[in-house]
Amino acid sequence: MRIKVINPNTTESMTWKIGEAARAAAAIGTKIVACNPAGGPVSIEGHYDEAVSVLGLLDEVRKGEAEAMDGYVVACFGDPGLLACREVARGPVLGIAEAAMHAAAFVATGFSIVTTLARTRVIAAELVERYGMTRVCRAIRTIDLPVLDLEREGSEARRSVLDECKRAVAEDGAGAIVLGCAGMADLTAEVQQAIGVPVIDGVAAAVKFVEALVGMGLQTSKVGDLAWPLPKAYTGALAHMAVTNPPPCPMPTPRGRSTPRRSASRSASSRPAAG
Ligand code: 5HY
Repeated sequence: MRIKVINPNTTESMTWKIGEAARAAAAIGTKIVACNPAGGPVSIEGHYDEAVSVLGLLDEVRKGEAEAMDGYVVACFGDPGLLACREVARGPVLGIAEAAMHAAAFVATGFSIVTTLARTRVIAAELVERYGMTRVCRAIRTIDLPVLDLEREGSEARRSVLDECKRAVAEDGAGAIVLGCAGMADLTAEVQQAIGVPVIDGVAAAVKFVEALVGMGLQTSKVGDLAWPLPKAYTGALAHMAVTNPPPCPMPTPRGRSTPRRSASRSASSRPAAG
């Protein structure tokens, strides 16, 4: 199985870190291709950064289709352009915020998010609502440091993340922590060790969920709003973004269900004898 993990910002040291976290989580036999677009913001810290980053992100997904990738991870906590990516992908596409929140909700009845700048809190709050997590998300906390401080040797960022996670457990009653930036992926084990509750890195969670979905033989639905974009011309510098001939996308047979279930007699024969 081949999973393309896309860092929508253009900071290669962060892409490398994201790739390492993805490979550490991936099952044997899963090949991780970590990349970032050639052009775009060096970090994503607001709506404008997100909007501009989506073009490069979509380009990487479309290249992934030509490279026959089985699935994708959008490795930015704002899950920028997630639905647009799903429109141009056959395989499953997961955002790290979506994946991390669902993983947290599987292991705790309440979690807190620790993210970077206060101005990105509203983006996380919208995702909490969109993913139906308002009842489970206890708080969205920020360390008020720029994203790229997580890349800078000697910066306060790592310490601030740890302290904020400790406060979240003490003050929010959070039973789990969601790390609110792909650039925090390498802090997961250290923070979990220090605070004693599950700490979820969305990169790892998204890789595992994509593996599970592909393993079940599931692909992105091509009926309705996630169907291929309608073929039309795009003009000017964006002419290359036009989706001209979407490939046919027959639904695969669900894995493990290739042969129609045999009659009850089989299940009767395989069911252990009562009493
Ligand atoms: C991220 N920005 O995961 C988000 C984090 C944030 O460049 N990678 C970024 O603060 O929104």
